[in-house]
Amino acid sequence: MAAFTPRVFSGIQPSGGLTLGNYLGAMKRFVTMQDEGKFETVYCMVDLHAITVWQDPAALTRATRELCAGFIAAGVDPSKSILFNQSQVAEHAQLAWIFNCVARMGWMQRMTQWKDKAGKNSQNASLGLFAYPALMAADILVYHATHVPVGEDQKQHLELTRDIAIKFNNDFGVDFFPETEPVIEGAATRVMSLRDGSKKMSKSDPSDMSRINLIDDADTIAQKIRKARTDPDALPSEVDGLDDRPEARNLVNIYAALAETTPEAVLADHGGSQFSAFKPELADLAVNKLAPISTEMSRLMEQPDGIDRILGHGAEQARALAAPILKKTYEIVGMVGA
Ligand code: AQP
Repeated sequence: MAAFTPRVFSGIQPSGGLTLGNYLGAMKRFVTMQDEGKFETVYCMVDLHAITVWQDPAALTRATRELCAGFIAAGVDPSKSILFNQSQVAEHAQLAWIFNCVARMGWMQRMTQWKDKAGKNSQNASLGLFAYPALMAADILVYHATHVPVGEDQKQHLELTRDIAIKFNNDFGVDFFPETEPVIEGAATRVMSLRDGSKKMSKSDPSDMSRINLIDDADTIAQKIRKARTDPDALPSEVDGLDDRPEARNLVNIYAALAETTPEAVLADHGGSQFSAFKPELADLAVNKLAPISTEMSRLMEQPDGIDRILGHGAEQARALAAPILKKTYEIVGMVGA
């Protein structure tokens, strides 16, 4: 197996405002991996992914800038990490086409995100939504990324990325693309909706009460947590007691992730508490952790030119890494002029 530079790639779609799920499941780890200094870190606003479902153009522009502000406010430092939006680095789409020709229809049809998002009306879904995982594989492999921090929901797409890398290497008899490792760690790798403990918290859920947005103010956060669906029982003292209590488990996991501790430790402190006592403590913790991020996001959003400059510089840095890898891919495939 070839030796690859330890390099992290991950992305978030500008398909709405950032949620607590995106923050705890992905962004918090982006910052840790950047600060550990063991990896080169490349982070992307995946706008090409966002348009696989309809996006109003003005809303997409705003959401991309707001997402960039969110990255920076959460601690991603453009002088340490490469930060850019996907559409500005054409190599992503170019490699995705090659991968469209490597991946098999059956692989794509098995993807649960495709089944969930296309639903019963799959004939009317965009071709881009179906091909989404091949573009995601290209996002990762165009940097030869070795590690990808993501939430639990992206595990299947990461497995497909490895399948594409392995098939490409086998088909062409090379050892060119790495078998990228997912990094899915922490107490909140799958933050659930505040209204339904069986559904993940999502930017595009029609109910705003189902999620905490990073730009929510303190009163809104407290109100959403107060109204979060729960059961009538007190919190258990052991995690086993959360079995079959998805809403209770979700709030305990959120508390643990925000407090940077474990669900076991949260229950050691709060076991026996009623939700009427636990929810205000969770709300205070959430406000304390999220208010500085939301304040900084608002400040950065007052200077959209500054955000655009950061994205422009990041795209240049990203292109410098991606272009030679794409060129070599074209050579391997046999394209004249590569
Ligand atoms: N609820 C979640 N819990 C933990 N991690 C989550 N992530 C998303 N939701 C949760 C992680 O955030 C990263 C970026 O996700 P994305 O924006 O690319 O797409 P998504 O997973 O489809 O997120 P959303 O919020 O549900 O977006 P929409 O509604 O547009 O589809 C990923 O690492 C993801 O795992």
